[in-house]
Amino acid sequence: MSYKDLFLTSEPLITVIKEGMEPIVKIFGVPFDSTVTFRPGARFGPNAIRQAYMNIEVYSLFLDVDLESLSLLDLGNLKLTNDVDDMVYSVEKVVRELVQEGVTFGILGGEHTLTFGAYLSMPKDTALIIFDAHLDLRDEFAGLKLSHATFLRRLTDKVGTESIIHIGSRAASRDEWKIADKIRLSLISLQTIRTIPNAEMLLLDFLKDFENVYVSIDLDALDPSFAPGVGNPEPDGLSLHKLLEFLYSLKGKKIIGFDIVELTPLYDSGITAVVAAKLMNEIIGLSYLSQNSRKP
Ligand SMILES: [Mn+2]
Repeated sequence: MSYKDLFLTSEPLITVIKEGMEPIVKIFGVPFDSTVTFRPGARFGPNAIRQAYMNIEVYSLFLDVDLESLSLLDLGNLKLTNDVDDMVYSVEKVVRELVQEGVTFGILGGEHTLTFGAYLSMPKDTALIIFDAHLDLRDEFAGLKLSHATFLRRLTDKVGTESIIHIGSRAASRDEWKIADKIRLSLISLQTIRTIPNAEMLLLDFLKDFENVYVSIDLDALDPSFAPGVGNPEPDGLSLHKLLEFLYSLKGKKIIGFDIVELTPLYDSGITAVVAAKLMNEIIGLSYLSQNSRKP
């Protein structure tokens, strides 16, 4: 072993390779925020999540999974582009390769528009679970047809709504609520979550016909008191505890991929970054458990 091996690290990459162990997840970042509508800076999200992840405990007490003992491969960040079509195209292509490699992938955002590209590469029987305050169903916003305020409209134009469920919904125009109803988008709105105990059961009921799940977490689904460092904060949202309850309800499901988006470190004290890192840790833990249960 050389001093280079001994004293240098690959930071900010969070790769950990244990000898003889294949990575249980492959991560990449999308430092892109060119279509944001309010507070910029999501391009700094991926590295902020990595830094936070390096500094929290990664043993999941709840899942009894120790990520410190598992291999994780960080592929780095998507190349610089300010062109939203180029970003979406690149994410779609990279994700398609990762799906073919058969390993769970994770994307660190970046703005929510990246989910549009990623989900287009999912196998047919993959449910998309979106946690988000916003519906993102406008036909256009601020002169753009494809932006982080319209990405779900563009996605439903392409793939319909049968495989999509939206959780934590509370911030949209009157028209967007009407559109959601018209296109029959499945919603577990904040109102529903407040009214029905164990709203996780609604999610599990939705998922029963799907083989795989893709989890997309817009951090603004959380109340800003839990996650202030986002591009478009919306007061009165999910507690972190409730979001984790939804995630833990996925125990045993095959998580094909996930993304965590809209972290804006310039408006963060560090709280939102560690929350994002914690959510990533628990999703990877869940993915490990489902990978292991499938092994003979
Ligand atoms: Mn949002």
